Amino acid sequence: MGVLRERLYRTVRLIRRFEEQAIELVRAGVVVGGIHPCIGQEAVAAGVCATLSEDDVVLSNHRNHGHALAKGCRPDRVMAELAGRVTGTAGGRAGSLHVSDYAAGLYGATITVGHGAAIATGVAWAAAREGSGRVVVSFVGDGAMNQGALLESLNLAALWQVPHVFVCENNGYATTQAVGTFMAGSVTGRAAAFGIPAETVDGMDPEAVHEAAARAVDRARSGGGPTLLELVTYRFDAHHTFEHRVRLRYRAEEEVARWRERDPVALQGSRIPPDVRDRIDREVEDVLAEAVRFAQDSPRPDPADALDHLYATGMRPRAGVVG
Ligand SMILES: Cc1ncc(C[n+]2csc(CCOP(=O)(O)OP(=O)(O)O)c2C)c(N)n1
Repeated sequence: MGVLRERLYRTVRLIRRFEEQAIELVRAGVVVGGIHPCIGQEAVAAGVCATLSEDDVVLSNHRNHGHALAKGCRPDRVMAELAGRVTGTAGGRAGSLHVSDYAAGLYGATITVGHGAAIATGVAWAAAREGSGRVVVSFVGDGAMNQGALLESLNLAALWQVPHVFVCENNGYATTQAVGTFMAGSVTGRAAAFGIPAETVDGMDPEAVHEAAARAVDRARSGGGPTLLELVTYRFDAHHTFEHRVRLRYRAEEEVARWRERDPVALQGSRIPPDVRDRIDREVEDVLAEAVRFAQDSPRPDPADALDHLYATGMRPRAGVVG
């Protein structure tokens, strides 16, 4: 337990500090286009991904940095990707919204909400056919639970009994809309309609997340089919860093303050000895200082290569069609 406790703390702390640094780089103009921070939701990525092996696959969404780091992507390469540098996980072409790293089992971040789950069902179908024992996890928000592709994906995953764990990070909001204003029924009710087992779990507690995810992953790996986990969580920060400029007011300050009292980084930190926590904090700071340096010092891609990797198997648009 001690090792897991420390590992979960290291991951939530890494995600928190990574995003704080990334926000600084947005302010400094190094990361262009802004980011969707997952600050407050770190327990979800850390708890779920700690149950996965390197071979398992994750599909993410617009709030993907935590998933990427927890799945084992190198922090320096993810930071370089955000900064649009050639050393990034996708050579600087993808930016924050599409972080992917096949070697680490992150098969992409799809920003059309809900679509990552559809891709995940396909990957899980392939895994089942190959008998690889691979488990696939898709992370979606509560807003995505209303997307047609998500419902189709639940249907097919249940029909085919594929090893797909659906993780819904229910942070109570889709951009500025509260969940009660756009969702009929419930998150777990959607799973029940397709005969998929579902659980609602405290998504602010890395260990509670880990326990529930371990059950779901074991079921998937042993041929028991899909599970849906509703992890109740909260984002402390803005939907997107544009909000830092426009100061949208759709949440009461008291509400944000109440959730901040349940900070997953502080909670997990309280479970390990202070000297161990301090050591991990120092290690994380070193990793991040290096990541920021790496990102800033790396070159930008050559615009002449812009179309490379855009088309499959070397296909190119006909001359005159593009550019
Ligand atoms: C199909 C689709 N509709 C709308 C959008 C615009 N959009 C981007 S993020 C977002 C909020 C999604 O909310 P949720 O799924 O709950 O995730 P959260 O942002 O809360 O993590 C929306 C509506 C989109 N990307 N895709």
